Amino acid sequence: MPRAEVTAFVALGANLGDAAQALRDALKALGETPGIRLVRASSLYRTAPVQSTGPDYVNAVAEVSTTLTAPALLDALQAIEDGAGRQRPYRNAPRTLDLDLLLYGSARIDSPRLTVPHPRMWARAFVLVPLREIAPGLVSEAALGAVDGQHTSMLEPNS
Ligand code: A4P
Ligand code: MG
Repeated sequence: MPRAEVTAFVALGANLGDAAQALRDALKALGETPGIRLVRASSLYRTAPVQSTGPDYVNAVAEVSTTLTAPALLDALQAIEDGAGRQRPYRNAPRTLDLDLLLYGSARIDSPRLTVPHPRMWARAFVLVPLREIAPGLVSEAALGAVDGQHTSMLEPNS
């Protein structure tokens, strides 16, 4: 029997090289991955680094529908990161592409390689602003208010 589809949300971020193009390419790669259907993508946002250094980031959030398990979805996200030349010199280092799994259905996962919901998502405007754009029911006005001071501006509207 085929596995049921699960709705998941993926955060995309980059701040090295042509970050906007890296995100466009990653969205395309997501939609072309077997077992993943791209449902919608937010606009691209320019955001100031949070607990990180280097140039401004470009961030976005995508809703996908997937038949993959959560660990298999993480494998797919990491394969797309690797394909974009991602290196991991140290935690929160500037990066060509970062794909984080924010939500996987209503699952709560706490394994050594995967924590879902993403433990830092509610502290980050660069996640909450694009997430609210595509899933307004998930992010309240109060949640947005809590990350008010973090600079986030629209770079390229979703077409
Ligand atoms: N991992 C555990 N849970 C998850 C999950 N839900 N999604 C593990 C993805 N990965 C998860 O990730 C390290 C390990 O986390 C993975 O091997 C996986 O097994 P990583 O991507 O290699 O390293 P990282 O990106 O340095 O760590 P992490 O935890 O993704 O960093 P953060 O906390 O997400 O912060 N500022 C702006 N403006 N925009 C940004 O996008 N990003 C960061 C990264 C900091 N500041 C930023 C931005
Ligand atoms: Mg990451």
